[in-house]
Amino acid sequence: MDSYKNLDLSIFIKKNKIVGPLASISSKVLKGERITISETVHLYENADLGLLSMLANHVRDLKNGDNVYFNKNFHIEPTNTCIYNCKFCSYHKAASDPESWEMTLNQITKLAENYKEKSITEVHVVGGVHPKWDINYYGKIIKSIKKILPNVHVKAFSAIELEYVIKKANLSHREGMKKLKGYGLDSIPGGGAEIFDPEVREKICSDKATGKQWLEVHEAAHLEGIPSNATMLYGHIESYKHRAEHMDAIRNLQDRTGGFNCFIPLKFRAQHNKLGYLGEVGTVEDLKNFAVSRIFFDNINHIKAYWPMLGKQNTKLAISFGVDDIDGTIDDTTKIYSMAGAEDQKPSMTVEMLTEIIKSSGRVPVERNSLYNIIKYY
Ligand code: V47
Ligand code: SF4
Repeated sequence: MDSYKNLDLSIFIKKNKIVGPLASISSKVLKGERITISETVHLYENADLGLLSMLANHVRDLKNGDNVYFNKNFHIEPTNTCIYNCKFCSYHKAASDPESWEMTLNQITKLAENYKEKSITEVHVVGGVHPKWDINYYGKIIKSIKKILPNVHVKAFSAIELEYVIKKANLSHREGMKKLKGYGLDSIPGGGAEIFDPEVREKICSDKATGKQWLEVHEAAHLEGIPSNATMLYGHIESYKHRAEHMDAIRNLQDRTGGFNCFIPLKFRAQHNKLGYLGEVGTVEDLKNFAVSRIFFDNINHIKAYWPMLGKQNTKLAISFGVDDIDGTIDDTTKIYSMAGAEDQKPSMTVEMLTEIIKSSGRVPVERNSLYNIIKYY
């Protein structure tokens, strides 16, 4: 892996007879220049995995060296009741459904108590959009967690949940974000972005917040000093152009605010949802997508492969395609992906397992906090 990584890229390009647009795009990447939407589509359509891996590694080496980050985290999914009906979602239930759940503040407190002695640094809170909950209940969820785990970073609520409760409270996005920050919100996760293109959205998640609203919520958060993550749901009905345009909107917002910590491509998983007939894309497409996103984002430092979504084996491979973060210990606290057919039906990894995956791909495991400050090298 090391010698491959350190090969002189311009020699690689010459030796492999890479010519035409691929040669000029490669040379832009090597010079640290930004690639355009059409160049991104060209990479998706024409570059092979060897070239993509080389270019993505070049970018990741400059940004992160050999570090691959993980954290000690757990999730709270306060409800799977949702007023929306996204066609790719295997998780949501109507309030009347016997399989729906909603947690009381007492239950949330009890859950947090299980992690008092576990040196966890982050809790990720995300769920459905419950018709009866409002911004104050969201605030109380954050407060209940912080009361038990005062030093833990609370990364909570997708822009879809936030858009709903902020609008319900008749607040502007910035007022809503300020209010939640007052309750102790530290950052917001990247969920709900899917693909921003309105026509794709109309077909896969017509009733929830638009791409424009997703971007407005994140911009408001950044302006209030709340960092966030960005995601992209790929491998369903979208085209490469839709992916490139989606990433472009995120890159443009990042130019204005600098508030995104990482970009997370999420692979569509096909079990138990209305888009299941589409099936799933293969590993080559996953690796290609990680590499292209690493090459594309000159202004976002970290690319995350979320292992419960991708599976452990493919997460290991993704590290050679630009990925420098594999998320965390999770402790079997999320159902979103197991319900959609992911390999790990009870997602949980010890620090030893996470560091082994990273070491076996030739990189250096680094425990991070939610803002990518280094806690420990392994
Ligand atoms: O918005 C739902 C996705 C997201 C499926 O910020 C699906 O660190 C694939 O955003 N197949 C929620 N994807 C999860 C999320 C997330 C996950 C991990 C880390 C972070 C972070 C954020 O999950 C949804 C949607 O895009 N999703 N169903 C499915 N069948
Ligand atoms: Fe609701 Fe989120 Fe599922 Fe869409 S993806 S139905 S918003 S829980």
